[in-house]
Amino acid sequence: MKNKHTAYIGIGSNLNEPIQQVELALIELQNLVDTSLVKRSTLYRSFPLGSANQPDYINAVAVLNTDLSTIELLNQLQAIENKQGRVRSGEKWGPRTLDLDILLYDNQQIETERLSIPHPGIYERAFVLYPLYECVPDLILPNGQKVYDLLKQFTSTKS
Ligand code: ROI
Repeated sequence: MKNKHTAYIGIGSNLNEPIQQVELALIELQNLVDTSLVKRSTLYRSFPLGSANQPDYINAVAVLNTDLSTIELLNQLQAIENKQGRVRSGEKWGPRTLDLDILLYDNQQIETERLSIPHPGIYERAFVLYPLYECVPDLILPNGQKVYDLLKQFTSTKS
């Protein structure tokens, strides 16, 4: 029997019909070898983080059950990005047709040249935390933080 892992994938696009880009990416994720799509969020429109001089993003999160290792999964995600016309311009926080990030992989914490898991943006990006919360409301990150608690930074209440 194979080793099944749970991977959370962040999906983002702000070029060339972003909604279709994200929906197509979800189909590609569904078709990945040795992998099943367990859950997907709805689509979220968000203001660009980074250069403000770019279109709004469409963001979503997918939950995968996979036999792929982190590196195998990363290679597969980059192949999907490339297939959907991703051009690596060198501009760090510029627009992109498709961005697929491994947000979480089981409860693992990984720091290598190619991979930082959990994804470093997970703690403070509304466009990641809201769709994550939609998929798994009681999700706890490897450092013990609850996604629900992290979401509170985006809301305020009158006292
Ligand atoms: N901004 C938003 N809103 N959504 C993204 O997915 C996204 N991805 C990026 C940068 C350029 C940091 N900004 C983003 O890579």
